[in-house]
Amino acid sequence: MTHSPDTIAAIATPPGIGGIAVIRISGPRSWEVAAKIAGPPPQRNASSEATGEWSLHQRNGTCAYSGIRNNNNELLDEALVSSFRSPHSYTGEDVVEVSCHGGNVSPKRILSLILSCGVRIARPGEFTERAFLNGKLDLAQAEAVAGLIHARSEAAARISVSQLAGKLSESIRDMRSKILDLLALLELELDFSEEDVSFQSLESRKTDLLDLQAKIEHLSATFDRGRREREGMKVAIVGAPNAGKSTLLNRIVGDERAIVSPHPGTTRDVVEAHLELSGHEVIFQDTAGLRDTEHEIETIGIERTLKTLVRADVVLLLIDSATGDLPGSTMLAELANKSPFLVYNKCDLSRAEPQPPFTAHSGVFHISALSGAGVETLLAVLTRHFSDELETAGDLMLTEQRHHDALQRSRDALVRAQQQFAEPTLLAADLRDAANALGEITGETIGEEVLDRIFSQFCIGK
Ligand SMILES: Nc1nc2c(ncn2[C@@H]2O[C@H](COP(=O)(O)OP(=O)(O)OP(=O)(O)O)[C@@H](O)[C@H]2O)c(=O)[nH]1
Ligand SMILES: [Mg+2]
Repeated sequence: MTHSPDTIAAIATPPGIGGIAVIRISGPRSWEVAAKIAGPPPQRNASSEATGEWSLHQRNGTCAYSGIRNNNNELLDEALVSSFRSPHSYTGEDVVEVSCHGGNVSPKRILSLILSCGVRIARPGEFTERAFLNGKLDLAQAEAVAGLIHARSEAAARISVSQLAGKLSESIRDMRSKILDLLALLELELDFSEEDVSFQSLESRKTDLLDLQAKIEHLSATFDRGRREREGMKVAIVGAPNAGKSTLLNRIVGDERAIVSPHPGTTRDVVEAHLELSGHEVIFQDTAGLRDTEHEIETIGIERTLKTLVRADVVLLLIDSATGDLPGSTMLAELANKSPFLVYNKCDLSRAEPQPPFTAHSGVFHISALSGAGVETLLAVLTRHFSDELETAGDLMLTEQRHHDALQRSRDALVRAQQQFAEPTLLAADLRDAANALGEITGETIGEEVLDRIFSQFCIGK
């Protein structure tokens, strides 16, 4: 073990009222501490099952129904105490998990009792950090644990579970070992440089490097989608004032989130509403109506709309089919770049289709935000749009900026390498850089400082 093997503890469940809470203890003294605080459960009646010899930790993986008592033999709670012997535990150390009753008091009292036995409170992410240091998980898998905990949709959870199972790590390790193989051949050549032998033909070396570069680029390209799936897809609802944008947002979330009024220019701030649509986290954004105006506050609102528009993953251009009002011409140019869905609203009043002056769009819909007609169809098409994208991306997906940066550096080094065939020493240095950058993802080549930064982003008790 590379770290100081002290014993740590923390409450692993979120605070608040709940059926149970779990207090986790990890380190060489955890079994000793558990044996000190956990004893036979209280006998409720004569026919209690608690008969015969009671002993904690009879064997690894034992889960014992216990009474938790303090130094004065006062009963604090009844709990299930699960014991895991190193290395067969989450952290790889001796681990004890006390599942007591939840709420604001019991878990804290038991944690205090544990800490009074000379155990230190765990830092955020310290259990997972120990799991990493003891080789139970690699770094990408450890990050997937955090990803899974923070997942806000089924799709995001699926990606994290696949990363936790080691899919991403496997692919990274595979690419890294190919680079190291190439490097080994090259170093052999350098050793024999006087004799002018070659262990790999130039052609095959070129093909291998190109192939690796393509693989890295392919994986990098999944980042945009992976990050969106984790953070939520942004769907901006934009259009001229009074088109019914706020009415549509309210209709979609089934709640009066945004103010609706017959006065054009009602919405000023961007109003966001989160929704899970068939397993995808979607953030609908209602915006200020786009028009040329002198009004100071409305102008700020419109600037915000334009920023939201640029960052959106999907844009719904809402058009009042009764009036046919369109956003101002400069704003239409921005819109054309985003290939929006054209959504004709107020179809209860009119079925006219006033045309925006651009042809690039993702589809045409007729709805009534007021009555709800057509809104289901619109949402179904949006959902299909997201699911199709996810399917083409497959389940190997990048979600961490850190991984993306490392892949970029590895790719850049491979590109440099391809320009250095005449200089074997420089070529070798580039290959080493490319391999090291990949190693940062799984944690094979990484400094302590970076590790601390990564694990400090975890929550307490994980
Ligand atoms: N008949 C009819 N009226 C609608 C429909 N959708 C919205 N409205 C009405 O249109 C008016 C404007 O609706 P809002 O949702 O406030 O429009 P908006 O696009 O958010 O307007 P701004 O925030 O001012 O840009 C309100 O009086 C709504 O009741 C619809 O589908 N049919
Ligand atoms: Mg509005």
